[in-house]
Amino acid sequence: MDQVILHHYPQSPVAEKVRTGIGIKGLSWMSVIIPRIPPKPDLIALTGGYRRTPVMQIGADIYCDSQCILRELERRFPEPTFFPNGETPGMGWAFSRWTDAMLFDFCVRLVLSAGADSLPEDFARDRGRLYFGPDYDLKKAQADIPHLIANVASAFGWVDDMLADGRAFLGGDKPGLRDALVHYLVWFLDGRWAGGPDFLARFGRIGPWDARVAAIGQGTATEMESADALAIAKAAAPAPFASPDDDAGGIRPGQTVSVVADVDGGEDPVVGIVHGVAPDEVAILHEDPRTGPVAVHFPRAGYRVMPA
Ligand SMILES: N[C@@H](CCC(=O)N[C@@H](CS)C(=O)NCC(=O)O)C(=O)O
Repeated sequence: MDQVILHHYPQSPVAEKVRTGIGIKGLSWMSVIIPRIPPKPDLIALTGGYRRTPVMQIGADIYCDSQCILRELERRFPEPTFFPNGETPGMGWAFSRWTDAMLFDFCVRLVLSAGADSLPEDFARDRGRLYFGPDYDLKKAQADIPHLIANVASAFGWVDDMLADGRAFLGGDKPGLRDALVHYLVWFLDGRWAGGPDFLARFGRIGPWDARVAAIGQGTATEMESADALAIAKAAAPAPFASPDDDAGGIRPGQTVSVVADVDGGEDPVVGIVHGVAPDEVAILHEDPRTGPVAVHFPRAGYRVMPA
């Protein structure tokens, strides 16, 4: 009933973060491979317009953004927890705003500008707009590379320091959310930036730690066609979502809203009726002939939810 379907592609670092989270929980899951650049008609049929990677589907519930996905995985599959070693979830989610907003942004701009000369044109155009804004110029961005490297080095120095007492994982003896949140950045720099392996070698504890995280694996994946995933959504109904009636942002179930990432990636907002709202999440209803009604879930942190 809680069959996890991940819509992703192998090269996606943010999907790598979620695959690592799935590995920590030891889940069996279905893997739907989506295109790396739009058009993504089958994904959009599920999300109502959200085009990023990855997206998780469970029945007729669609989870956009890795923050929302990982939180839902923890809710549905609490053991083993993402917060072992006596950690509190709040600290992990606050940590995620540093890794996912600031640090991922530095890493992605570093990888794209350092590789600008060899990127396929359509990919460079799409990612340039997504990560550098409307006036992007990847060639000019190359002048910024030393600045980006210096900032990532500072951050990775802190990560290295988190391991200084000899702990196996970032929170202690057991792997948790924070390991997934840093592993994907290391994986991305190592695999996609020519200078990555030398850069990472500066941090003596990160390599052995990252090998331990990679050794956890990624659960057990079975390939699925996107048409089959759409049929699963159609045969299911969105799960009920109990909402408090005093949302801090003033959003109410039944209201029509637009939801879009709170950074200018040139993306279209997703518009729909609020199915449920909580301090960390909003779910809106969307319907496509191929999916029937689905609830599309987004995080609140990092997203702008506005009456539409
Ligand atoms: N905040 C999002 C970021 C997702 C993201 O930017 N993913 C990249 C791939 S790693 C992406 O969507 N690239 C464009 C695409 O796949 O179409 C999350 O945490 O899921």
